[in-house]
Amino acid sequence: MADVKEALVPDIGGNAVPVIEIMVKVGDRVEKDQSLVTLESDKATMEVPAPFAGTIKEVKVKVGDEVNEGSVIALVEADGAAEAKPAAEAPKAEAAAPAPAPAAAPAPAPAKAAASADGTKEVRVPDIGGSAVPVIEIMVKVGDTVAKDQSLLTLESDKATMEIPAPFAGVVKELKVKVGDEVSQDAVIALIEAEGEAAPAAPAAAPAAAPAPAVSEAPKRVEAAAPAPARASTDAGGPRTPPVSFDASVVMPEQVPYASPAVRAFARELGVDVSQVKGTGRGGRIQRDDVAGWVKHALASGARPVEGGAIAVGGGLNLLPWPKVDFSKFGEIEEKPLSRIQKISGANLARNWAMIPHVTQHDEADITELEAFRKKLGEENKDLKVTPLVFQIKAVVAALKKFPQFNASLDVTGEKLTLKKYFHIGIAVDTPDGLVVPVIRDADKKGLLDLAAELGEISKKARDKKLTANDMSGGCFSISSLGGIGGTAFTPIVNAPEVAILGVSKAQMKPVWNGKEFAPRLMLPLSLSYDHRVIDGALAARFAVFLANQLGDIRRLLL
Ligand code: CAO
Repeated sequence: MADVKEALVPDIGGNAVPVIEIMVKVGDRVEKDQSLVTLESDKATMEVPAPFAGTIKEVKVKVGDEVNEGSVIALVEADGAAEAKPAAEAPKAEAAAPAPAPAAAPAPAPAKAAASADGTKEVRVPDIGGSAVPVIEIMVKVGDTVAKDQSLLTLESDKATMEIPAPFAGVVKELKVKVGDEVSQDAVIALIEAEGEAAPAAPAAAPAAAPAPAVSEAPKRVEAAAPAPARASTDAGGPRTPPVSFDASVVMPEQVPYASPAVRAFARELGVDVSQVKGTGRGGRIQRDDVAGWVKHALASGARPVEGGAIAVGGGLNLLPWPKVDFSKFGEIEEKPLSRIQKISGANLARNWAMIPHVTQHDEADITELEAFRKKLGEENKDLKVTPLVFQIKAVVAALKKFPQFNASLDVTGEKLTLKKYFHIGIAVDTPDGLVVPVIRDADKKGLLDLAAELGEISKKARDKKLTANDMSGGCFSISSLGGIGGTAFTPIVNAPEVAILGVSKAQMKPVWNGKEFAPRLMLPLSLSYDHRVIDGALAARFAVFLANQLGDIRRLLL
């Protein structure tokens, strides 16, 4: 006959611990050892498993509740009376007792932690109830002075994350593990030179909040993953390990973000790399909502689901977290937020840089004659500023007509090209607030003087912050001219969904061989970056040569 039993909080080391997640609801059928709730202390995150298979009749806690050993988590109607003893009948000591250490994993002998000849002591992994648990974070480095109970590293099993504290104060002499290593009970973590006599020659104590199995039976999975013996060691007369607060915002770059096993599992299910998710929980801990929010944001910003439910962002890049450095440690600093334009253009540039396979083709145009003509034109039109850029716009339009592949956009699937029959040219304009790219429409229908006038207008509008979204949309191809500043070449970033961009550097007088002798010629450096998915190298070289020829022969340009 089925009966209803209480699922109780096991020995969690004494202090009240908040419930951070409830994984079941009334009516759910749970298997033995299936996680019911996640608790999180300063030292550990632990999932409390069902002590037997059955159906949830009532959930007695909610997220945020603080629970202690013996608190009732849920009422579970067991599948069969034989499954487990009713909780009420279970002797308290048994219900709350830590899981016995697995027979194959005896507690480390204190002798193993004895001081070596040079005064250092080995710090070993305590009984973590199982084997091969990955190190996900190392919180100290060689040379650090650590206090007793200060966390040295974090281990994470399927069911729990646990910090391993220093068993005594001292100086870290050597680290014996690195992030990613799998460790078992008794593995040496570090060599620490103990400070004074107070240091006991004992293995590292397990975290105070180490989970033990719920209620009467000691479920095997938890036993295998939880740092159960913590209670035993602290109960043996010594003081409980004080909680050491952890601030995920100060983790080292190579360290792994802080999230509970349940949240990590949730992230894995969605194909989310937790290192990309910003945690909003205590100490920067990543919560389920943070992962969900990240996915929402990623989808809204154009990421697409790929096979297996993973989200492909930036082509599925799996990058290291951004380094977090306290620069003030090295000298005086000042913090300055990025402008709105910088934030917007930065996000676009980063995406384009990451997703487009860029190649830059460099060439030179002989603009000696063009320059003479430009000067003449400027003298005749003193109300206008006729810069080399207007000629470049004309030359680009001619090249786009000749090579339609450059006047195109690749669709989101990467399988279809849209060829444009219009010629709207984006011009990168440097403003005090950052880079903007207004667009000159129908550049093919405009003469040099019209272009000069319009270029003057949009540059002014950009610098006066008067550009509208419409002024900056619809571009087919962009030109980024640094010619007024200097430089010999650069690698501009394609302005997606365009497929190419022309970078222009400062024209310089150079000796050029004319077949008989070196003659002084004004050479204009061209840097053509293109999306290699759409444009082959040979085509790009032809485009650049064509451009250079257009600029080199004023008659062609005026055709
Ligand atoms: N070689 C030599 N001189 C050049 C030149 C070149 N390639 N291009 C321009 N010049 C000269 C101009 O003739 C002008 O000389 P005068 O003052 O003697 O007439 C001077 O340099 C300044 O030109 P300008 O920059 O005012 O005008 P422009 O038409 O060349 O460019 C604009 C206009 C808006 C594109 C430019 O001001 C600008 O903002 N450029 C920066 C773009 C940018 O930041 N790109 C980087 C993108 S990636 O971060």
